[in-house]
Amino acid sequence: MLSQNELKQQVAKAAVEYIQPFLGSGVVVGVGTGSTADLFIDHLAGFKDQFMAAAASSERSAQRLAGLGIPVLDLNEVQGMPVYVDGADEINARLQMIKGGGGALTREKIVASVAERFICIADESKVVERLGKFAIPLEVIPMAVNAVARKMRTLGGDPVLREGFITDNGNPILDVAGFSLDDAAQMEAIMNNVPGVVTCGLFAIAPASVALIATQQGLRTMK
Ligand code: ABF
Repeated sequence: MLSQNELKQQVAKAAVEYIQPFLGSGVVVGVGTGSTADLFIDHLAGFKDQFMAAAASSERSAQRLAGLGIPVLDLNEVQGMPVYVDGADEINARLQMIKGGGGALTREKIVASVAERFICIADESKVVERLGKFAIPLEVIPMAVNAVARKMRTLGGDPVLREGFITDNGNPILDVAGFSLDDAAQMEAIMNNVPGVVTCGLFAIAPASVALIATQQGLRTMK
């Protein structure tokens, strides 16, 4: 039986193979955040002569990329990217995700929005029938924490302030548990509309384009 880390290794390697046809001399690769994304970065470094640079969704990933000799561009310098590769905390059959367990959700959503394709990489423990068992992270403007928390309670959620954590953008995170989502896109729209919410960790309105899932039986591709 493969460990979770071995499964993550497997899918990280598969992701580098998957994006190879999209690489080229002027290409910028969008790179996500998290332990699976870290392993992807490590494998990507072996192919750094095949693309121009990366755009990263966190300071952490930017540092790892730069440390491996991959140039990192500010997103304002990037016109577009063929692929964005990132992990997820949960993903359903429609390729809708909950992300932000690592706290990088805002930059993840921004970088993903500039890419033509979102390639989700995960081990099979992340695949769910319904999103919501994993608490939905909300990046919130500091003065709005209590107002947003009250609003989440009226929606039936159970918000908890993530202790001792501030995002790369200088904001706190509320983790909202208690939902089992039939319509994740609708909930994302509702959460996006609450004043003070910077970003909601539901990636349902714009789901992944493809998911590469490492399982004990081998690699599974979900489209
Ligand atoms: C990021 O890293 C997230 O949005 C998610 O929170 C996390 C995935 O976790 P890991 O790859 O560490 O299992 O992609």
